[in-house]
Amino acid sequence: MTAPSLRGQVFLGAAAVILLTALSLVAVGVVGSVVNPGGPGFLSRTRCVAPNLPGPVVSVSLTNMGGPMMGRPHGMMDGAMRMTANRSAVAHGTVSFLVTNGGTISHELVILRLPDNQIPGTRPIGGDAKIDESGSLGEASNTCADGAGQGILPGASGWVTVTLPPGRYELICNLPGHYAAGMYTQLTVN
Ligand SMILES: [Cu+2]
Repeated sequence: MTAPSLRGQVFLGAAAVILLTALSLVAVGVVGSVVNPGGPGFLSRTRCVAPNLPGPVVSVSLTNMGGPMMGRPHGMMDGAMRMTANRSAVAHGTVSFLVTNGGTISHELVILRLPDNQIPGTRPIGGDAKIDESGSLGEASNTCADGAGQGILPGASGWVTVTLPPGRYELICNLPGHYAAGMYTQLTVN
């Protein structure tokens, strides 16, 4: 009877296949959402781990209530989107932003100077439902990565490191309609 040892080998083989399959699924889950940031993917929420970021780190949270996924085509305009930072002031020089999207749709962070006497949230909105972001000092709009991309997916983070002189800044999300819906906050650089 060779059956016991044969069975053992078959069992070990099957276990190895299952383990390898599980590992490849994990790899596909992590890489797939980055390779195809705009696609539906099979993971509804993407998670990622940021590297150690230089300088003081401003943690920014992006959220929205409802929105298109709740069956309201114009939900993005209903004023229920928020951008909050864990600090309102930071020392000048190298500053990093770690931006986490806790909402149900993609968002981003764009860093703009806030001119003297201008109130956050009052920039003129163009015909494309966006504001003029020329002169941006940097942005975090990449899923699980640094810098500019196609938006940070729900549940995921993006990050960026910039050099900021002293002054007032407005942090905004400039996806169409999001600034008007409330996605802005002020940061003072001392
Ligand atoms: Cu947004």
